Amino acid sequence: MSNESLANLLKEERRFAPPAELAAAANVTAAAYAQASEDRLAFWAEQARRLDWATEPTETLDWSNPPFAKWFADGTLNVAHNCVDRHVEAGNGDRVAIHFEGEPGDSRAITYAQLKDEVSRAANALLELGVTKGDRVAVYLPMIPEAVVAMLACARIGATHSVVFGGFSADAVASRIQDADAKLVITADGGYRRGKATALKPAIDEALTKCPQVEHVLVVRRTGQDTAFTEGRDVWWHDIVERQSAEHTAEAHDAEHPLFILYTSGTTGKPKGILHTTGGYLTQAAWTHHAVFDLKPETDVYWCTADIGWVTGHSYIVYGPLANGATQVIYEGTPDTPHQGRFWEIVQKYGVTILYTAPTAIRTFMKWGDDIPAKFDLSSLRVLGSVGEPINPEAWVWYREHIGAGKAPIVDTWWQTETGAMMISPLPGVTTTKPGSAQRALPGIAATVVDDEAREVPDGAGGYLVLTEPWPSMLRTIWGDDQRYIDTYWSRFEGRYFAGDGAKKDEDGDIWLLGRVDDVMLVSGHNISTTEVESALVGHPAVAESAVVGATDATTGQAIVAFVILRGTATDSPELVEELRAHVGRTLGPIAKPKQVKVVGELPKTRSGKIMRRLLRDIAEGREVGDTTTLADSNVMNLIQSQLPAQG
Ligand code: 6R9
Repeated sequence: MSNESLANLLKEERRFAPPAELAAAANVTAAAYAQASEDRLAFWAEQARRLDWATEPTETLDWSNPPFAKWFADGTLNVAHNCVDRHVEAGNGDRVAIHFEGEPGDSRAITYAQLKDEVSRAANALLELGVTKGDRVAVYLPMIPEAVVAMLACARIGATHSVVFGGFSADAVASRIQDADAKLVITADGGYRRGKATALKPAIDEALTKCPQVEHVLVVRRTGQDTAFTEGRDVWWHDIVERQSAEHTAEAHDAEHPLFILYTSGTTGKPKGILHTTGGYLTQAAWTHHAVFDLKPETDVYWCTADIGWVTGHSYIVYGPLANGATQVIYEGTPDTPHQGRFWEIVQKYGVTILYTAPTAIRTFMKWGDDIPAKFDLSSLRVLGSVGEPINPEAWVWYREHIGAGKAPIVDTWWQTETGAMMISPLPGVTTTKPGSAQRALPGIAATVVDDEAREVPDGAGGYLVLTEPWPSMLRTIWGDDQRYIDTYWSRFEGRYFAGDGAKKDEDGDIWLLGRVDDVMLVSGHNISTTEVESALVGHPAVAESAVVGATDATTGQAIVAFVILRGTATDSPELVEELRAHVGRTLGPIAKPKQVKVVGELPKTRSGKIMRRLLRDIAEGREVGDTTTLADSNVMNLIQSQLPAQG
């Protein structure tokens, strides 16, 4: 990718200063950047003191065997103690930890004191089922409080959890259970999605025909639907957990003890089991949650809409918020059940002050119409977050205007399963924000953009995003495959972590993410980012969502094929398709004009809302569609194909 290639196609001039009131009382000020750049390791050592250590660490970073890092290696601590017990000990046991909102409308408030008892009981139940420190436990649950309890119970006894998204197929679950060699699976009879009870347990039963090492399945009763039980193997959560003692002494674990494995699908090859450990991970999850959301635990009500099966659910539903003693909302279901205002009804009901969601959701809300959020009182919201994909400026501005009343700052947070916690983001009380840019590495984090030859690009140029210094919550390896860890992340550029994302720096040195480098298109010798073409398309009033791919083309090498979902007000016609092509040409230049625009009703997305472009490439190139096991909804590809005219 040449410098000129990812050139500044898209011009975005709007700027938004932080609200004065928020800035005046912000948890973190501009001084943090200066402090961290003066002594990065001292900065992180100080943040580690946010936690309660059984043995205080004296070492910060051990980078003697790169790329295998150790952080705070001589310290010991218990993650569950930090997320639960210490808040009770500090007199905050009556504070609500979780406001649970079930999809059918049932709700439960769980205080920190109740959470402590429940986690302790679950920890005792795991011990009774023969799980001990170092064992792996697979978790396959809907978005219910037991998911949080299960993860914390594992952390408490030092078992390593591997959460598998509840939407994954039996095969996808089986391969992850096998790879991690899990001994126990925690699941539920089912969960509520789109107004229906959806079974989960049958997928586990099927998966386990290939996983003989699993000794027990612990089953939460959520829906009450008929559930097959295997005698001797399966145990109801309520049978075993409820009769346990609420006393469990949390033993301290080494800072580098494995906390969890989380699989990332990647575009090709077998899923990678990303390994995270204890002390550094919790330090960065907690500090970033405190800094980037400006969390005030006594008064804020925080809501992250992610699924627990995505890293965002791990770091910003479970570990970061609970380490900080936050009060948060957990919602089980979909945003349009039973009506398209459900999210805003929840914000109003609980007085949510901080909302963290994904661009895909924001674009969906735009498509549904401005009048829907306008019916609810959203005045409690004071900070809005975005994660998962580059957020296009149109969606960013809509989010600020229609959800944030034109004043709540937006924090566009770039990070990955591998980074464990946020890396590049504005700070809400400090940064003058730019719609569409994640802007600057957080204090203590070192990121830059390099060209093919690993040279740092000047301001105004594009290339590859790299991280140039180790960070506390970095992945430690790929489970069982150190060589793949080295090859995937540390071999492309000597001594630097290759994130796999394209990025550019603007004239101020701020970073704009341009999507996965695998998705960059090469058209007549020009590299064009899918993100920028998609942004241009959704900038047109007829388009709600779009996904762009490069399809092999005899004349231009690759040709741009755009899949678009129209807004409710627009109808598909040859004139509209022509108009959209011309619009992209006008916005980005003639080279970026799509060769084809295909109108569809859905786009293939993962659990975190990322578009699986390789599946669309299969369609654009007239191939049979590849592996769809990690799609949030496996029917989508059939639907898309049925909507398109036969390939000519
Ligand atoms: C947290 C998460 C990681 C990939 C990452 C990038 C994309 C995430 C982004 C973003 C632009 C943001 N990504 N946040 N791109 N701006 N604010 O999403 O983890 O599921 O592992 O995905 O997501 O491409 O490399 P994960």
